[in-house]
Amino acid sequence: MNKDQLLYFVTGNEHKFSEVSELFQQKKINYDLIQLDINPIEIQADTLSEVASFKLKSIQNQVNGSFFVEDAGFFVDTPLNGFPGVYSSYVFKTIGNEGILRLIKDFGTSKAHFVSYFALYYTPSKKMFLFEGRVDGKVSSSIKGTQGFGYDPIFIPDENPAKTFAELSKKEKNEISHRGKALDKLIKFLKTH
Ligand code: ITT
Repeated sequence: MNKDQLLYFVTGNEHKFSEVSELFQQKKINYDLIQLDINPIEIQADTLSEVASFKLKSIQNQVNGSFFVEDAGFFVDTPLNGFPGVYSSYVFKTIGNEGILRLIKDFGTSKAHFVSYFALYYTPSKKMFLFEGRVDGKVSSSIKGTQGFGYDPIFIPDENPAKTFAELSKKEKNEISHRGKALDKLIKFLKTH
């Protein structure tokens, strides 16, 4: 692998970019990661992998070099049967964490997970590759913590059941998160291709 190759992460979300760059630095990967805030097309589909793949293809002609996008979602399995899932962004903007807590307040237990899909367009092989990560846990009974973003203050991961994602440092979240796990796979790919 050549040193100082450029790799673009197309996202408008600064928090995502900062989590991803932290992991890139930690794993000592020989790429310069650059944030590109252009607007890919986000389709409404049933799965995040379809959304991520379409997002990638919609901007393929606009980026000169290898690049990736990510699509993530928050799924409340019990009692909301996976809602908000592919609607995570819209639901966060409309009812937010308070709204989710209100929806589930009469249920004693909850189960939830995050999923992340990275879609990479890799110029040496001119192909697209997908990497998935998932973290399981539950919904907190109240909003806790100030770090992270989105649904982090109401998600308690099974791997660290005393804290919400928003009470963890970026490094601690990356070690167990959906994004951290998917990114590990992407980084392994880059190191071996
Ligand atoms: P892009 O520009 O990369 O598309 P986005 O903010 O639109 O950024 P997504 O569509 O992938 O991101 O994510 C949908 C929503 O899910 C996002 O707006 C957050 O509210 C939530 N979300 C995603 N990852 C999260 C995480 O790690 N922690 C908490 N909430 C998260």
